[in-house]
Amino acid sequence: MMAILIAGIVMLVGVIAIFLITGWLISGAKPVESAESVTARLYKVRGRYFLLLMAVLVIMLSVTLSNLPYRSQVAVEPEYIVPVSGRIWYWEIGPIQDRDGNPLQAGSGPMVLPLGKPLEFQVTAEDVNHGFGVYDEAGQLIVQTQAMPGYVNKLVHTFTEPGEYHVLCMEYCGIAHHSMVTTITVE
Ligand SMILES: [Cu+2]
Repeated sequence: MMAILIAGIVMLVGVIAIFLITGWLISGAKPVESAESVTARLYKVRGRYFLLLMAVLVIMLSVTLSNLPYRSQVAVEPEYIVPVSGRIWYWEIGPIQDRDGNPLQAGSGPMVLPLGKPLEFQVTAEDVNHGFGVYDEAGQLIVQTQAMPGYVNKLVHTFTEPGEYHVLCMEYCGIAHHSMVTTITVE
């Protein structure tokens, strides 16, 4: 009830403001100018806005481009390979292996990834597209890539904090998409 009242008051104030501004604009209107001079003036304004916009874009790009993660993906040599496969509706992760293909972990215990080592997740899917997203304990997304049938997407990441991480599916893949959750331990 209160929200409706507030919305009504906001709308009323808005309508009155539009009337007042319109009235003020009409009262201050000058005699009609020729179309040519208006066009020329507006083109000049548009040209200046374009240059301003370009300058803002160039500055923003030069400040932020170096923060893109792509370079770090190329520069780091992974120490371990972590195969990941998305299926309807679960994840198969591991076995983690070194670069020569020797498994790091024996058996099929809980997934434990080494802390502070560059890992290459090799992400694929068996059936439909899934999204491989790794979240920390606070629920913040750490890394993600697409899991696609017929492709292996490589994602290099070094965990810098020990703890429990959650893998969630980030691409709607059917009725039990929400249950595609698993946990990996980093230590
Ligand atoms: Cu999904």
